[in-house]
Amino acid sequence: MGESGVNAKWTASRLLERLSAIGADPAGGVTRLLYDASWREAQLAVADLMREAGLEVSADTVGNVFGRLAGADPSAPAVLTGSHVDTVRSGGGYDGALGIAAGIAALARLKADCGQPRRTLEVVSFCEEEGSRFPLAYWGSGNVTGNRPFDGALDARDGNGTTLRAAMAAAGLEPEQHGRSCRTDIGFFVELHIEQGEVLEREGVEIGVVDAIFGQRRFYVTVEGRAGHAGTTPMAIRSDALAAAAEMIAWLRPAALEAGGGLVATAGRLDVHPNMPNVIPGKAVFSLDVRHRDEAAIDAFCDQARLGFGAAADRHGVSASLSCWLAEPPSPMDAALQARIARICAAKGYSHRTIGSGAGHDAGLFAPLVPTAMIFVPSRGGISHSPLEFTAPEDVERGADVLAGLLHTLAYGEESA
Ligand code: HGY
Ligand code: MN
Ligand code: MN
Repeated sequence: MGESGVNAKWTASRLLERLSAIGADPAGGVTRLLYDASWREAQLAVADLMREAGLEVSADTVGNVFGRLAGADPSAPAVLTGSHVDTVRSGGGYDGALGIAAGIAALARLKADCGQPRRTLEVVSFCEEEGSRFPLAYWGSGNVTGNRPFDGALDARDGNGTTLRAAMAAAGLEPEQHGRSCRTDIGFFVELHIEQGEVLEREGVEIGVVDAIFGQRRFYVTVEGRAGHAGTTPMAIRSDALAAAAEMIAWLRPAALEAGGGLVATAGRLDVHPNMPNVIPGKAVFSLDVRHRDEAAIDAFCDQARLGFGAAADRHGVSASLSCWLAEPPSPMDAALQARIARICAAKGYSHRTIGSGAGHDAGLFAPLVPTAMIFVPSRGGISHSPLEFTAPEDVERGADVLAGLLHTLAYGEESA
């Protein structure tokens, strides 16, 4: 695949600019939450861009948007690329959006330069991956792959008490039909994504070839004590839920460093009730996110945490309970596709290295089902999930170029699924 004939309008960077402007928030970040107004604006913009690129556009029953380049052999399983359109609150402009923009750019380029593929090629904008609005994640890819139970998901509530069911209906979708998004005609999945870490930048490497997505587990830890007057309740008889939660959270860092092996543990959210300066907190709820390349290490750390939290609860005369709302196993990427990406990089003269992903991705849901690959490009300062998230345009275009090269091999070549 030589120099492309497609014009500059269809570069990944230009498409990314359009997408990242949607949901821009006053803090300089981007916020697009599942089924909210900026999410709908973004999915409409994605559909327009796909249409302008000459792709057949469709949406499924959960609001995933697909752009399709029909293949000559309709019986051959399709090649799917893409990523998620939703973001964390006040996140960056690249997480998810890059994979969508580069996927549209790649299909526009392949259509212009190579015509009809043998295998159908599709790019998808998944409706939700982050778990930012509702206590569930991978709502888009999990419905497409059909390998996430989602039992009771429709009754999950966001911070305002709105159910997923109501949010779907407000977006014009039929909640009970969400399972009809399941696809069985996909043969490969490829996702271009920012690294969200600092390895590629620190080593001056242009492309990351992902070998595995680390496992992750997310909990809410509920600590219940007894509310009381801050001025009249002696320290010795308090059941202070926040004091106990603070001790549990303080336990995490030394315990994770002690565990080593790259294990990470994060308490990213804390809700205190009644959250008044002159009231001893009766209840505190904090989030816990644990990740590692190896599931046994996650199990061991979570068992330790349960014991540590129980001991802290006893010291404070409070109760503590953990509820796990996300458990993703580690996901190895396809070895043959990794080798293919490395060959494409070598042929193009792009430096590259194998790298693991501490961040979760939609690709993790496809990996157990079909040959799946991820391509990383550097993140400046390793920063992500922040308005400071940035990837240089030349890195964006290098990643998009490697993506187009891999999609060309899979969809126009003789690769068997
Ligand atoms: O948090 C993550 O792993 C990803 O950004 N959803
Ligand atoms: Mn993310
Ligand atoms: Mn992401």
